[in-house]
Amino acid sequence: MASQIEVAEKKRVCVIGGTGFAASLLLKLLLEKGYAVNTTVRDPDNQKKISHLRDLQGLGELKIFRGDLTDEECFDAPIAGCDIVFHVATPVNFQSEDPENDMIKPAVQGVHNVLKACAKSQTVKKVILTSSAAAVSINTLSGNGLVMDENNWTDVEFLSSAKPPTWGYPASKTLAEKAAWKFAQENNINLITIIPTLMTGYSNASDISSSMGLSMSLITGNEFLINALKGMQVLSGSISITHVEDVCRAHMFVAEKESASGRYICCAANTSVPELAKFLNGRYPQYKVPTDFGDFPSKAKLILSSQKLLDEGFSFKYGIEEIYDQTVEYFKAKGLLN
Ligand SMILES: NC(=O)c1ccc[n+]([C@@H]2O[C@H](COP(=O)([O-])OP(=O)(O)OC[C@H]3O[C@@H](n4cnc5c(N)ncnc54)[C@H](OP(=O)(O)O)[C@@H]3O)[C@@H](O)[C@H]2O)c1
Ligand SMILES: *[C@@H]1O[C@H](CO)[C@@H](O)[C@H](O)[C@H]1NC(C)=O
Ligand SMILES: *[C@@H]1O[C@H](CO)[C@@H](O)[C@H](O)[C@H]1NC(C)=O
Ligand SMILES: *[C@@H]1O[C@H](CO)[C@@H](O)[C@H](O)[C@H]1NC(C)=O
Ligand SMILES: CC(=O)N[C@H]1CO[C@H](CO)[C@@H](O)[C@@H]1O
Repeated sequence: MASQIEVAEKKRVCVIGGTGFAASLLLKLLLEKGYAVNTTVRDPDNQKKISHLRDLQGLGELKIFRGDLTDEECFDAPIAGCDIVFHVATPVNFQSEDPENDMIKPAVQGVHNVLKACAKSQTVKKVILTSSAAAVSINTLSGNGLVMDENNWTDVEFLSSAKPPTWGYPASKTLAEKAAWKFAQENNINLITIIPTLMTGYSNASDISSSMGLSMSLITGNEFLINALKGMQVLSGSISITHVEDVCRAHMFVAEKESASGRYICCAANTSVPELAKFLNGRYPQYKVPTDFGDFPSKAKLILSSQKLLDEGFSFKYGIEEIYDQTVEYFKAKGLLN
């Protein structure tokens, strides 16, 4: 790991969407490493949502700005003078009845508005966009043992015609990442995308992230979320899990690494619902995790390869055991688990 940055060469960065699960931790890690940081939040007057950001201000130089993805001018000020921009925010609404307006349009508009401000700034050297495995792995192939890498893209035509449950989110992530690559090419922006899988571990944000609830559903026994997890395996081809801290570390790694370019899948562990249940049942017998899933596919259709990121020199800090040990501890500390 690179050492603390000297004050004289303090790098200036901007994080779009500072209140989120991953972004809150990214802010903390950036400040601890000595970066000067601007962040945007939708509502800086929402004390509950930003109180943890006020705590983080004790760690270093952190300024909070108002920023909505659909607002054309709001990103100019926080991005002005920055060297690096992390665009992490995305509209999330899995229950939406109007995914086009709730997720797809604002996600694509957000990419354009953020990248426009980067181009205007004349100082931004690199933009790191947080994409998703949902932009890579959804296809109509069957079978198993497929290996997905950075060349693969989710089939948006299938999503928007078949409209499987929650289709709007993967469609928005795919179309937003594609829009980012197009804009970056046309405007000569040095763009890198990080492609995380389902994230869990612990949270520094004010709310418990829905992805943590999903990853813990087999332990908490929440039937609705267990069904959502099964739906995730069916639609996306696997249950792939990564510690949120490793996802943040990967963002910082590619930001600092001169040779980094293009897309990077960031996936620590690939599994399926039945395999995960077996693992959890063995490791935490006290929670009596069910392991009989009838004829539900016991193996994942595909794996997401992080080989490109590993070849660049990145290493994961957390495997599946540590990921769940920490998430279980976090749930206990929050009173969500005995
Ligand atoms: N969580 C996962 O398991 C997972 C997996 C793969 C990829 N990702 C990607 O990783 C990134 C971070 O995910 P996360 O789970 O940390 O997100 P999150 O906790 O759901 O936070 C989403 C963030 O986006 C902001 N946002 C939503 N709509 C906005 C708008 N119109 N204008 C401005 N900000 C808006 C939210 O701000 P408010 O606080 O104002 O609502 C919030 O800060 C996202 O790009 C996501 O797609 C996540
Ligand atoms: C934050 O925004 C201010 C105001 O536009 C700008 O002067 C500064 O360079 C930005 N970046 C950081 C990290 O302070
Ligand atoms: C993934 O991309 C590679 C390279 O473009 C291609 O050969 C392969 O068929 C793709 N796989 C899927 C499942 O789309
Ligand atoms: C987040 O981290 C900061 C700084 O380490 C700490 O003061 C704060 O209590 C943490 N907040 C949460 C909700 O964990
Ligand atoms: C093919 C592949 O990458 N498999 C990996 C899936 O994840 C487990 C960890 O949970 C690894 O041990 C496998 O190597």
